Amino acid sequence: MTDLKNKWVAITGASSGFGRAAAVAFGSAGAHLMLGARRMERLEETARLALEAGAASACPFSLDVSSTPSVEEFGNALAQRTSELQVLINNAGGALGVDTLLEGKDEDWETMLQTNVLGLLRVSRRLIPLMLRVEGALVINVGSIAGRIPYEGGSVYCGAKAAELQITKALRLELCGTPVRVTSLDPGMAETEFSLVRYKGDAAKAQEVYRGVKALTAEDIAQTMLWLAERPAHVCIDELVIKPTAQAAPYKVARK
Ligand code: NDP
Ligand code: 8X3
Repeated sequence: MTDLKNKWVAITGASSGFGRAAAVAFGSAGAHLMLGARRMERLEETARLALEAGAASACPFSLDVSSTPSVEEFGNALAQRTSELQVLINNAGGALGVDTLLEGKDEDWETMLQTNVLGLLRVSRRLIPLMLRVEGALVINVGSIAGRIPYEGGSVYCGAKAAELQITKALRLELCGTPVRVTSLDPGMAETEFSLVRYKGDAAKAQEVYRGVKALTAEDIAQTMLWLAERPAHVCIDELVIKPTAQAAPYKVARK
């Protein structure tokens, strides 16, 4: 088992959902946390919750993964604190809208590709050099079942998460021979702010997504991330798909 006590863990998108729950989970394992997102008040609340859970330290740092200078500042701030990063969780991202391709808006497309794809690339390029000599280091890239099975109204989000999966597979090949493990963690339906963001603040539409179904929780995903990171250093879970029992595919959901 890989012990995370006093090891450094960087989490993007730590102001809500999976990222916040991951901060609490890795905090409970006694890790030092570098937390990034744009909403600083929310990020500070995450840091407080993680410290309460037992984190060795928690640094909330303003991060916009769609900006290279912002990612560089985040990486520099982490490098000032440690030269050894144990876990990187590339989690920042999400979907915007459910437009068909013919209805699609440039700004939605650009945001989805900037966060889910280019953001993951920028953060990985800056932070993975801090992991190359760390026994049992792990990069967790958060993908989605949407990257494996496309659905109408999801062309760009599905495409972005498909890119995440292929980037993760290429990275796994490129890092073979180093101690760094690489995982694509691909969840199905989980109840977070994901749908509220996708429906641009329309709470009724967001709630409808989860109607009559026991969706995954952010804590389910965070515990899975912790399990991945705690495996022995010689064990790499390349891909992990996790769905609610009631969801067999994006559109195959058994609702009560
Ligand atoms: P949330 O909306 O709750 O969290 C998204 C996080 O991403 C927020 O902390 C947000 O922070 C951050 N974020 C968004 N844009 C940026 C940016 N430009 N720079 C930095 N941070 C950013 O959703 P989830 O927790 O559900 O989503 C986390 C990841 O999981 C996403 O990649 C999503 O695609 C993926 N996913 C979600 C599923 C679900 O059903 N919930 C299923 C499968 C995958 P802020 O706005 O403060 O910057
Ligand atoms: C989120 C899961 O199926 O709503 O990535 O696209 S889905």
